[in-house]
Amino acid sequence: MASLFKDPNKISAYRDRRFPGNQEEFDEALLNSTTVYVGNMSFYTTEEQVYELFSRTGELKKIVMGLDKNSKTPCGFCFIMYYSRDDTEDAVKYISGTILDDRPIRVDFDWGFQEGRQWGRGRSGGQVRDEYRTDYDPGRGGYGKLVQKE
Ligand code: GTA
Repeated sequence: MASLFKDPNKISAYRDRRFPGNQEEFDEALLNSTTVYVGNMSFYTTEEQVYELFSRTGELKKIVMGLDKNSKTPCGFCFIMYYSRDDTEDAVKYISGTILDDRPIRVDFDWGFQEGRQWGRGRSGGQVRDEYRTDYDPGRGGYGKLVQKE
Protein backbone atom coordinates (compact mmCIF):
# COMPACT_ATOMS: atom_id res chain seq x y z
CA MET A 1 0.00 0.00 0.00
CA ALA A 2 1.35 3.45 -0.89
CA SER A 3 1.82 5.54 2.22
CA LEU A 4 -0.81 8.21 2.84
CA PHE A 5 1.26 9.55 5.69
CA LYS A 6 4.14 11.58 4.29
CA ASP A 7 3.93 14.86 6.16
CA PRO A 8 5.02 14.69 9.82
CA ASN A 9 3.02 17.84 10.62
CA LYS A 10 -0.12 16.23 9.32
CA ILE A 11 0.27 12.81 10.92
CA SER A 12 0.69 13.98 14.51
CA ALA A 13 0.14 17.22 16.41
CA TYR A 14 2.00 15.88 19.45
CA ARG A 15 5.58 16.95 20.05
CA ASP A 16 7.48 15.10 22.76
CA ARG A 17 9.47 17.64 24.78
CA ARG A 18 11.81 14.84 25.84
CA PHE A 19 12.74 13.60 22.37
CA PRO A 20 16.55 13.41 22.33
CA GLY A 21 17.14 15.06 18.96
CA ASN A 22 16.20 17.94 16.68
CA GLN A 23 12.96 18.58 14.80
CA GLU A 24 14.24 16.94 11.62
CA GLU A 25 15.15 13.77 13.50
CA PHE A 26 11.78 13.78 15.25
CA ASP A 27 9.92 14.09 11.91
CA GLU A 28 12.05 11.33 10.39
CA ALA A 29 11.25 9.03 13.33
CA LEU A 30 7.50 9.72 13.07
CA LEU A 31 7.47 8.88 9.37
CA ASN A 32 9.29 5.58 9.77
CA SER A 33 8.51 4.24 13.19
CA THR A 34 6.41 1.15 13.82
CA THR A 35 5.20 2.38 17.23
CA VAL A 36 1.86 3.97 18.06
CA TYR A 37 0.70 5.73 21.21
CA VAL A 38 -2.84 5.00 22.37
CA GLY A 39 -4.59 7.62 24.49
CA ASN A 40 -7.93 8.16 26.25
CA MET A 41 -7.94 4.59 27.53
CA SER A 42 -9.80 3.50 30.64
CA PHE A 43 -7.57 2.72 33.64
CA TYR A 44 -9.35 -0.67 33.71
CA THR A 45 -8.51 -1.78 30.16
CA THR A 46 -6.16 -4.76 30.17
CA GLU A 47 -3.18 -5.64 28.00
CA GLU A 48 -5.19 -8.64 26.72
CA GLN A 49 -7.97 -6.34 25.44
CA VAL A 50 -5.37 -4.10 23.79
CA TYR A 51 -3.77 -7.13 22.14
CA GLU A 52 -7.13 -8.38 20.87
CA LEU A 53 -7.97 -5.05 19.22
CA PHE A 54 -4.61 -4.01 17.81
CA SER A 55 -3.61 -7.38 16.38
CA ARG A 56 -6.47 -6.85 13.90
CA THR A 57 -4.17 -4.72 11.73
CA GLY A 58 -1.10 -6.96 12.03
CA GLU A 59 1.29 -8.94 14.18
CA LEU A 60 2.38 -7.12 17.32
CA LYS A 61 5.98 -7.09 18.54
CA LYS A 62 5.24 -5.66 21.97
CA ILE A 63 2.73 -3.76 24.10
CA VAL A 64 3.86 -1.42 26.90
CA MET A 65 1.11 -0.26 29.23
CA GLY A 66 1.43 3.30 30.55
CA LEU A 67 1.70 3.35 34.33
CA ASP A 68 1.28 5.85 37.13
CA LYS A 69 4.85 6.41 38.34
CA ASN A 70 3.80 6.32 42.00
CA SER A 71 1.18 3.57 42.16
CA LYS A 72 2.56 1.53 39.20
CA THR A 73 -1.01 0.94 38.02
CA PRO A 74 -2.37 1.64 34.49
CA CYS A 75 -3.02 5.35 33.91
CA GLY A 76 -4.82 5.38 30.57
CA PHE A 77 -2.32 5.07 27.73
CA CYS A 78 -0.04 2.53 26.08
CA PHE A 79 2.55 2.06 23.36
CA ILE A 80 2.19 -0.62 20.70
CA MET A 81 5.02 -1.83 18.54
CA TYR A 82 4.34 -3.54 15.23
CA TYR A 83 6.78 -5.29 12.90
CA SER A 84 5.62 -3.49 9.77
CA ARG A 85 5.02 0.17 8.90
CA ASP A 86 1.92 -0.70 6.87
CA ASP A 87 0.34 -2.37 9.90
CA THR A 88 1.24 0.69 11.99
CA GLU A 89 -0.41 3.06 9.51
CA ASP A 90 -3.49 0.82 9.37
CA ALA A 91 -3.80 1.00 13.17
CA VAL A 92 -3.87 4.82 13.03
CA LYS A 93 -6.23 4.77 10.06
CA TYR A 94 -8.72 2.16 11.18
CA ILE A 95 -8.50 1.82 14.97
CA SER A 96 -8.18 5.45 16.07
CA GLY A 97 -11.60 6.69 17.16
CA THR A 98 -13.04 3.23 17.71
CA ILE A 99 -14.50 2.24 21.06
CA LEU A 100 -12.54 0.25 23.61
CA ASP A 101 -14.22 -0.29 27.00
CA ASP A 102 -16.90 2.27 26.07
CA ARG A 103 -14.34 5.00 25.22
CA PRO A 104 -13.20 6.42 21.87
CA ILE A 105 -9.47 5.81 21.90
CA ARG A 106 -6.90 7.96 20.11
CA VAL A 107 -4.16 6.23 18.15
CA ASP A 108 -1.22 8.46 17.31
CA PHE A 109 2.06 7.88 15.52
CA ASP A 110 4.94 7.81 17.95
CA TRP A 111 8.69 8.38 17.51
CA GLY A 112 9.55 5.10 19.26
CA PHE A 113 9.44 3.63 22.73
CA GLN A 114 12.35 4.04 25.14
CA GLU A 115 12.63 2.84 28.72
CA GLY A 116 11.05 5.44 31.00
CA ARG A 117 8.35 6.57 28.56
CA GLN A 118 5.83 4.21 30.14
CA TRP A 119 5.51 6.45 33.21
CA GLY A 120 2.93 9.22 33.50
CA ARG A 121 4.67 12.62 33.57
CA GLY A 122 2.11 14.44 35.68
CA ARG A 123 3.18 15.70 39.11
CA SER A 124 0.69 13.33 40.74
CA GLY A 125 2.13 10.32 38.91
CA GLY A 126 -0.46 9.86 36.16
CA GLN A 127 -0.76 11.59 32.78
CA VAL A 128 -0.37 15.35 32.53
CA ARG A 129 -3.86 15.73 31.02
CA ASP A 130 -5.38 14.09 34.11
CA GLU A 131 -3.98 16.84 36.32
CA TYR A 132 -5.92 19.56 34.49
CA ARG A 133 -9.18 17.76 33.69
CA THR A 134 -12.23 19.34 35.35
CA ASP A 135 -14.82 16.73 34.33
CA TYR A 136 -15.77 13.60 36.27
CA ASP A 137 -14.48 10.55 34.40
CA PRO A 138 -15.13 7.26 36.23
CA GLY A 139 -12.94 5.31 33.78
CA ARG A 140 -9.96 7.53 34.63
CA GLY A 141 -10.05 7.92 38.38
CA GLY A 142 -12.94 10.40 38.79
CA TYR A 143 -12.10 14.10 38.80
CA GLY A 144 -8.76 15.46 37.56
CA LYS A 145 -5.95 15.41 40.15
CA LEU A 146 -5.91 19.17 40.76
CA VAL A 147 -9.70 19.29 41.30
CA GLN A 148 -9.39 16.36 43.74
CA LYS A 149 -6.86 18.32 45.79
CA GLU A 150 -9.07 21.44 46.10
N1 GTA B 1 2.94 9.83 20.39
O1 GTA B 1 -0.44 12.47 21.95
C1 GTA B 1 0.56 11.81 22.21
C2 GTA B 1 1.10 11.59 23.52
N2 GTA B 1 0.71 12.03 24.77
C3 GTA B 1 -0.40 12.93 25.10
C4 GTA B 1 1.56 11.51 25.69
N3 GTA B 1 2.49 10.75 25.06
C5 GTA B 1 2.23 10.78 23.72
N4 GTA B 1 2.85 10.19 22.68
C6 GTA B 1 2.35 10.40 21.43
N5 GTA B 1 1.25 11.17 21.20
O2 GTA B 1 6.03 9.01 27.02
C7 GTA B 1 3.54 9.98 25.71
C8 GTA B 1 4.64 10.85 26.32
C9 GTA B 1 5.14 9.99 27.47
C10 GTA B 1 3.86 9.30 27.96
C11 GTA B 1 3.21 9.97 29.16
O3 GTA B 1 2.97 9.32 26.84
O4 GTA B 1 5.67 11.12 25.39
P1 GTA B 1 2.07 12.34 29.62
O5 GTA B 1 0.81 12.32 28.85
O6 GTA B 1 1.99 12.06 31.08
O7 GTA B 1 2.83 13.70 29.48
O8 GTA B 1 3.13 11.34 28.94
P2 GTA B 1 3.28 14.61 28.22
O9 GTA B 1 2.78 14.08 26.93
O10 GTA B 1 4.72 14.90 28.35
O11 GTA B 1 2.44 15.93 28.59
P3 GTA B 1 2.18 17.28 27.83
O12 GTA B 1 2.65 17.24 26.42
O13 GTA B 1 2.67 18.40 28.67
O14 GTA B 1 0.60 17.39 27.86
C12 GTA B 1 -0.24 16.38 27.35
C13 GTA B 1 -1.67 16.98 27.25
O15 GTA B 1 -2.10 17.43 28.56
C14 GTA B 1 -1.75 18.23 26.39
O16 GTA B 1 -1.94 17.94 25.03
C15 GTA B 1 -2.96 18.92 26.98
O17 GTA B 1 -4.16 18.35 26.45
C16 GTA B 1 -2.87 18.60 28.45
N6 GTA B 1 -2.22 19.72 29.20
C17 GTA B 1 -0.90 19.91 29.41
N7 GTA B 1 -0.68 21.02 30.14
C18 GTA B 1 -1.91 21.57 30.37
C19 GTA B 1 -2.35 22.75 31.06
N8 GTA B 1 -1.49 23.59 31.66
N9 GTA B 1 -3.68 22.99 31.08
C20 GTA B 1 -4.55 22.17 30.48
N10 GTA B 1 -4.21 21.05 29.82
C21 GTA B 1 -2.90 20.75 29.76
